[in-house]
Amino acid sequence: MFMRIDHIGIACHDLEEKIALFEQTFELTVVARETNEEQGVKEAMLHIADGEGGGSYIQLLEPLSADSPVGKFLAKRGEGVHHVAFGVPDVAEAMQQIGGKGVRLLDERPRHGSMGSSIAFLHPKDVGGMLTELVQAARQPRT
Ligand code: V0V
Ligand code: CO
Repeated sequence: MFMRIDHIGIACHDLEEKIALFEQTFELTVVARETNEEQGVKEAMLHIADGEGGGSYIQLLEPLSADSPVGKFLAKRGEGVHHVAFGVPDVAEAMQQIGGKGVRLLDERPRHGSMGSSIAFLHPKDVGGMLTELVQAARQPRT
């Protein structure tokens, strides 16, 4: 079902400061930035590697408000790993398969994610305390 780790999402107070830290420390490059109102975040993707059906990234997340998912997380736990996202070939199909096993889906349908992806979240309490995201990467143009 899972093809690769698509990204590790890291909650932070100051996106620009953490981008500089990750670029300088690990020599990573920001390949996309987006403000996602629906998810309540300003985010940046730092490329790690290319893989089957998409790449692997670090996703840095700054909340747009205190009552957003990342805003609440920061208030409760402080900065750190917020979620792990797995690449799947078809997010709707993965939701159906995983939901059928009794894991609570936090989304009724796929949502818009970073870089044109389709995403859905699973409840952390049903996955050993790990907020889990399913990612179907945007279709690559044929070359
Ligand atoms: C909350 N909990 C977590 C957690 N957030 N556990 C592990 N990792 C996290 N990130 C725990 C929390 O400690 C509570 O446990 C329990 O879950 C319920 O949390 P809560 O604080 O009472 O509830 P909320 O209102 O904060 O909701 C938590 C959930 C919410 C996970 C339901 O954050 C959510 O719907 N997240 C999905 C959307 C999201 O995170 N979007 C931002 C990333 P105790 O204390 O009761 O034991 S956007 C993104 O990744 C994008 C755009 C992308 O990749 O493209
Ligand atoms: Co994410």
